[in-house]
Amino acid sequence: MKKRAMLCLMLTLFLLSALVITGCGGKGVGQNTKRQLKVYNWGDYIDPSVLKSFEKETGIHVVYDTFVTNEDMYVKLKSSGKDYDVAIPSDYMISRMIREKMVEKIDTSKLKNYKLVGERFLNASFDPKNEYSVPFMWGTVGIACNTKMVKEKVDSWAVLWDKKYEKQIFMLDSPRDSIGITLKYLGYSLNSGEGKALDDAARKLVEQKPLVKAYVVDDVKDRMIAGEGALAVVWSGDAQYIMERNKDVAYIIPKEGTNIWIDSMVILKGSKNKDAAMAFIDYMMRPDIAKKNVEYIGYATPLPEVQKQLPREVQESLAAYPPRELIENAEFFNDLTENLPKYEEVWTKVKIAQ
Ligand code: N2P
Repeated sequence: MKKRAMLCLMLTLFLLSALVITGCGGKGVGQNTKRQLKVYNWGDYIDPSVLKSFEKETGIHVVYDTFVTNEDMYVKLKSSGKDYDVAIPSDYMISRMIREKMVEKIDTSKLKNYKLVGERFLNASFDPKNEYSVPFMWGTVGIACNTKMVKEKVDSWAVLWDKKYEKQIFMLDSPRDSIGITLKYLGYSLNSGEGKALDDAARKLVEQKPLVKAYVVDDVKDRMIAGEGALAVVWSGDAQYIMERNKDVAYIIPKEGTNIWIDSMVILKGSKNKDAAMAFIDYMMRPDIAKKNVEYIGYATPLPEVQKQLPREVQESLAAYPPRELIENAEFFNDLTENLPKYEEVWTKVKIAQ
């Protein structure tokens, strides 16, 4: 019996040491432990080959998931997503995440490529001291217009309420964007929390619903390229992507003004792979990689040096890099704090309207 117990013990010890040697013993044990990084990003927002090259160059395995809107991302992170390391939300959502202590501080002095970020993207109101976020892409919201189907000159959000285009309009299935542009159209700030402004916006959006062919997000690209709609509310990079594939489509920033946004990389609270997260963030800013990315997705880089390397027609494209005078009266979305439920109510009204 004693002998058998001894044997058992020896066998257990042998198995344990085998585990340690092969690196299955957990974090930091053994040389062969495959490092991992969990990234949560918007759909269609990275060149897949960039993820592959990152893995190849660093040996870090990337688990990559996507979301459709800031709001979806937030809900997922709050409910189950505790183990993501990096996410790429927009400005106003970053304010909220900082306020709710959902993000880690980032020591930007450790990022080799951080110096490449254009000055106009630094010290933004959502992260005034650049402590928590590193700019990834930026852009505006506007109208993609198929000029074969829309003969008139479009310069106002009003066109989205024109009965002529019944069932030819795509709206963004993103509450903040759709309510925001409606507020702008009505002459309000797109951060308005005032009851009257939000009631007016709700009424307008409900009134528009019969004209809307579909509320879409990433799908809008293929559908506008295929000529399925005359008009679509889109994010500028998606407009650029569409215009590169369907020459009939133009991008318009309406005269009433619009939203300007910055999507930035953050490290999520509790990340177990902070070094890998830093390596990823730095890699995204490496000029050759950033260039590859923007060429693939159509969005605009906050790295002036990379912008300069793009084809002239992209640099001059109103969708990708609008001249400053066109975005003078554009507003950033703010964190809505106590007004958030009012916006949720507006969107529910629109969604349930017949
Ligand atoms: C890419 C989404 C872009 C985000 N599909 C706009 N802020």
